[in-house]
Amino acid sequence: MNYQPEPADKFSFGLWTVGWQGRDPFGEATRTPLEPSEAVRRLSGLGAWGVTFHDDDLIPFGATEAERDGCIKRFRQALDATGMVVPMATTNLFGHPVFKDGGFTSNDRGVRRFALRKTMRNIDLAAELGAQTYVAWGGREGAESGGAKDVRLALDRMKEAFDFLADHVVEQGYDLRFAIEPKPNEPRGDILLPTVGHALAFIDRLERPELFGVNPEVGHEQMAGLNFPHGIAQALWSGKLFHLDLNGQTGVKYDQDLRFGAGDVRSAFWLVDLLERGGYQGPRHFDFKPPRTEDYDGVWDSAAGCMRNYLILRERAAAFRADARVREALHAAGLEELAQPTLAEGETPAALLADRSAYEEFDVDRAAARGMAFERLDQLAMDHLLGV
Ligand code: 3MF
Ligand code: MG
Ligand code: MG
Repeated sequence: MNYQPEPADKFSFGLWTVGWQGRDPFGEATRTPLEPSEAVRRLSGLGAWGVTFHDDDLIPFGATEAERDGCIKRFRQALDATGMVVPMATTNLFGHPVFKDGGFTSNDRGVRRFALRKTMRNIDLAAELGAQTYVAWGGREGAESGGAKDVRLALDRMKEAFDFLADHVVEQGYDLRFAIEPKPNEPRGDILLPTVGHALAFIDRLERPELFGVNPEVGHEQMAGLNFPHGIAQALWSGKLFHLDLNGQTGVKYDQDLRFGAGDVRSAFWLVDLLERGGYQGPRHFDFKPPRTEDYDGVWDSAAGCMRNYLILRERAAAFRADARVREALHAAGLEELAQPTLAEGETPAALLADRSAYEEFDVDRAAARGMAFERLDQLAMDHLLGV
């Protein structure tokens, strides 16, 4: 296998990923700016299929109409020349100081109205460029202290914003759905909708829940110590995995945004296994930061590494599933039995109560003594993951 990405693999990258100049809370930029059209050309050359953007990645905040048109034109030319698509777009409601207390949930009503207008404007551009997913990451929606934010009111305002934006999309007839991206903290001390579970519960309270799903990010869930494939499985189970952000993270610490496959490689293996078997058809989108130690050669190596690691893991997961020993281990571990409903079809509470084998005669000691054989199964996965 040469692990050469193809457009059919649906690999996409945010402009802000390869375009990150390496500015962090402790140091200045280590790289020069990257023209969006150049990013499109280079990513296409590496075998990527799509590119995504925040409004401000493409059009600098405060640009004039003429400057804006020029930015969009250059971007379109690069898309046309390479055949790259724009599957997703999003709004930057976190960079400018005006959003220091949030966009949709700022205590300042004027800022909230400005945030809605900024988002509507970029939704229109996203639809024009053919995007089908509009991501919303509320990085500044949160607080550092308890009295600063009435969270219940802030959730009212968040709902108000999303209901309004969904109306806009429907009125305009756009073929666009929203994907909410959870994150527990950073840049705010605590961010609203911190995990996939919080976001899924929030979506149920919206007026048009069918237009909303989630955009989970590997590192964001892992920053909260959570199992990412479990979150993805629940999103798939709920029909809400509209998009996702792939990257790497090593445990509960600051948001590392390592290239995909770096960080928790076992979790990455199970994630790819799940995505490939679970019916997810959407983009394999990378939201990572090439470390600031790298020059542009390192940036492209890092981007290529994201795709290469995905393809390696895809191959390893497929080999795991195809292995006869694995099938036998899965059987021994009771996986087929989990697929079987606990109750017989139409079985009523009275019928279960009448089934003496379920309780009175159930051999508790035997069931308690049974080994689940998970270790053998997991070691087979390790062998495949490690290429043994
Ligand atoms: C921050 C993020 C964000 C979002 C982006 C897209 C800047 O940790 O992950 O990247 O992914 O805003 O919605
Ligand atoms: Mg992130
Ligand atoms: Mg992200």
